[in-house]
Amino acid sequence: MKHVDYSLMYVTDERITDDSQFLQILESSLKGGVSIVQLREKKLNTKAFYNRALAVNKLCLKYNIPLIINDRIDIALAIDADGIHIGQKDLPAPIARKLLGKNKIIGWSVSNVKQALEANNLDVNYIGISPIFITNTKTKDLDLPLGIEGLKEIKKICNKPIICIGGINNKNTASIIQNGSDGIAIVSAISQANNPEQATTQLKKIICQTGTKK
Ligand code: TZP
Ligand code: MG
Repeated sequence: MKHVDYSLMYVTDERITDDSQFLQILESSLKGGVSIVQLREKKLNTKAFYNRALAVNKLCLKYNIPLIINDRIDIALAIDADGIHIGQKDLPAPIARKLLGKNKIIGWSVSNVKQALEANNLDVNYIGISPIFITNTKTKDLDLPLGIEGLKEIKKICNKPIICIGGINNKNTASIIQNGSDGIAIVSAISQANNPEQATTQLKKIICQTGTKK
């Protein structure tokens, strides 16, 4: 597995149904400096998901940025994506690893210390801890926000890179990085920004400045 920079993940916004707008915002995030992209679609049928994944992959290849697919291992395999992001209710991590092989990225969602401890024994590349703060973007299947205290507890026991998700913006990014997260994953603070490229650049700058002071 080559080195992956998990510092700034753009998780695509399924609410943007217009393809050209969707791709425009993605490209802005790539220009602004995201280090990895996650394609997340909960409602598209398989063919539409596949077509969107092809277009997203093309852009990510242009900027040489890894692409992972949320939930759908079949789509990830079909487009030869760099990996997947799955969680507690998806296929078990060992099965995902068997299907994808050792060179792909597997991200694994956890939302408490117990799940983080279990993840220590899984062959996954990073854990996504969620939600860190309150968010309106995902409303179903969401546990209580962990907050910075929850992040600190998980950091103490976790043996893998940590990416936080949920309600992250340019006001709270620094505290997340200061308290041990290796990266942040963002939907709205990029996709719904007036200027997604500028918003991404600003988040990236905060991460870099905070990271060097740690
Ligand atoms: N998983 C946990 S919270 C969340 C996902 C996909 C949504 C994060 O969206 P936002 O807009 O960055 O709060
Ligand atoms: Mg899932």
